[in-house]
Amino acid sequence: MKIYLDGQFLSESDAKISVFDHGLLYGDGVFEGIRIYHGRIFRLAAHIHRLFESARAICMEIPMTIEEMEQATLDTVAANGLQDGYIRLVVTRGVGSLGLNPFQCPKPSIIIIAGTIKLYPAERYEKGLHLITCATRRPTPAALSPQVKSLNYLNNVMAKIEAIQAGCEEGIMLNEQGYVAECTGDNVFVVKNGKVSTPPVSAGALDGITRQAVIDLLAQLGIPCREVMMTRHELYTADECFLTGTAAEVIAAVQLDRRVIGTGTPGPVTQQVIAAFHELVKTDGAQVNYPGEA
Ligand code: PXG
Repeated sequence: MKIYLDGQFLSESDAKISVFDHGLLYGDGVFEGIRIYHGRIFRLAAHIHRLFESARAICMEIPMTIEEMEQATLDTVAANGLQDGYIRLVVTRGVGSLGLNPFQCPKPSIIIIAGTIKLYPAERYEKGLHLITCATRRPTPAALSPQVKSLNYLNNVMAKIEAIQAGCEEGIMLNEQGYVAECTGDNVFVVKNGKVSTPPVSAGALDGITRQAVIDLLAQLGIPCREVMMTRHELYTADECFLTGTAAEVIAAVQLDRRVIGTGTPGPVTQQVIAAFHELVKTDGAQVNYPGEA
């Protein structure tokens, strides 16, 4: 594997960062997870845009333009000859002192890893996930905006631990008011009487790129979709429930807190969305130019 680190391609064992990097010391930095399908990087521009917005929000200037970042991402995928896979883009605050002050870190480090990811077992894509409601709440936006994809994912990790220890693969996270926000690394949708709904980003959800792709697909399919505040009641009484995320893609959820959602199997609308998503990723995405290709 060739890893991009600050303008160079390095082997896995050579790609290292300092123990004084504030990305490590404080979780001070931002990231993106992006998928490659059939030699195309899905929604590359949207991911890079979100990365730069996350950086802006934490007062970090990425030492590269948006165009250069897109090109470096395409080059990393090409250098690894990956037709299908997962890209992790990381920008750390960089090396500094042992104090919190980010302004004493002269230069952020840029890391691009092109590999693979498997979030849930294959069987779950056929049968659907079992969820719990996590006691760990999403932080209030007044503490940290959920739109910042920061290197500090401990809130999500704590919720993931709860889900796994309860024997589930994923968990629903509520906001401080008790409204459904999202899952630990996915957005959530419900289907009721042929209509789809999802919590607004103002409920504390990340403005997910897969979420937006699914909202657009639903519009094309003529299936109504609204963004509404919801509690667990809407999930317990839904006909169907599914999750979206770059790593997760689109996946049904068939139980919440050991209660069966709908029929307990992936429903027709969910299956339609999954099929439409798999079609979309075949053509939608920035084409990678692999070495040796014209
Ligand atoms: N919510 C949160 C909190 C996320 O971190 C999503 C929703 C889905 O957004 P996209 O834009 O990907 O559709 C994410 C993205 C993992 C993992 O291993 C998840 C993400 C990133 C990296 C790893 O579960 N999440």
